[in-house]
Amino acid sequence: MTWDTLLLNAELATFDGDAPYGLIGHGAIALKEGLIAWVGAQADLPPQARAEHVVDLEGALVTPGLIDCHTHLVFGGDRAHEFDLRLNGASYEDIARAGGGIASTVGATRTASTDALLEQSLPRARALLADGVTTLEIKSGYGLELDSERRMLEVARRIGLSLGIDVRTTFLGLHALPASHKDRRDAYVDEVCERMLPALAEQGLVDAVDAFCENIGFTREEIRRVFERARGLGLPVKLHAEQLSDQEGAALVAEYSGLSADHLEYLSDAGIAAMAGAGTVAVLLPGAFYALRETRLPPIDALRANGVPMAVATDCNPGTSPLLSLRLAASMACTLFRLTPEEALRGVTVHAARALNLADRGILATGKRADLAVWNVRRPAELCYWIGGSLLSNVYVGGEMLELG
Ligand code: DI6
Ligand code: FE
Repeated sequence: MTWDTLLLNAELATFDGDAPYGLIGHGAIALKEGLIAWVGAQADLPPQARAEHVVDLEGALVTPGLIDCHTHLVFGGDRAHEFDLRLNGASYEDIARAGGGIASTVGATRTASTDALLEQSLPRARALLADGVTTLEIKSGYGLELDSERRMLEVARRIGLSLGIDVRTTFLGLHALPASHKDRRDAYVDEVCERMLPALAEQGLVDAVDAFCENIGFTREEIRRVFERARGLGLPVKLHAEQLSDQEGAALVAEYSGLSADHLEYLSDAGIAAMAGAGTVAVLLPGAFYALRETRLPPIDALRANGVPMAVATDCNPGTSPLLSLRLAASMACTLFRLTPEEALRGVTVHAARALNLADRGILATGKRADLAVWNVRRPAELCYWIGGSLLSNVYVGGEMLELG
């Protein structure tokens, strides 16, 4: 047999199986035609094994390429001034009700040209890639009318093509009520369900459908309508749930066999039970918890006790989580939420893959996509332990090494 690439002398954190981190010391991993062709202890390599490229990693750590399963990184402008306002005592809800918050980013996104949006957003995706991210979810939700939502999703796809990573796009039409529909909520929900979602799905721009279930967002009844429409179109759903208050959103998304419920600081026991029953992933977003100086913790012990898989993501957005490192999100999940480093790293690999409905990645195993991150450290816990810095040595996406320009 001849492989394309064979990496030798690696510490492999496979996240496959029950061993801590799925660790294989002194391991080898072979790539062929975009997939992992062999993985195991180097001593067990078949004697007839050959490869076009053989690389000695000298004991470096290899993990699956990291997966950021929740971002809003395509947007115009920034909201640094709101950071000031919040530090002076204004709450996120106060700012939103005064016409700032999401509405201000909607203005800046609508007026930016498509090229300008790409130019502003690309460096953010590049920063995530520089920290090991090879699969990235990007949501719409700052356009709130068909053409601008479309441009956001197109820019998201262009980011993937331009960087050579896999971008998954989520339609978040029910993110905020646009000013044009003040006092006409139902008309906006109609527009989302009857016009925007079908048109964008038809164009192949929608991998999943999300909504913001909150006092300052949308009600369960409104969200149910868009979930019904998504179901009719065969699209999976997920939800921003219980971020600022308990709206019983987790139970709603679980009822639709949702991929994930995200945030969850105010999640109830009933919500946890519903998620456990439906196999819905809990996506933890410690960047938003940190930036909002939230004090209420998501119910980590209860999620763990009920076997709900926990993913960790950046929530990269201009308001509540201007966070450009998934590794830092994992570190915060340990320090702020008390995940173990192994849980946090499973949260940015195998469980994040599940949150995106991607069965072909997230672990190092034969037959999975050859998406790998090679690090300048030797032990997996170091990825959560070092705060900042650049620890990435190389990434492979679909078996090809990427330039980390
Ligand atoms: N929850 C969040 O944390 C982001 N969206 C959401 O529904 C915040 C988006 C923003 O403030 O721009
Ligand atoms: Fe979000």
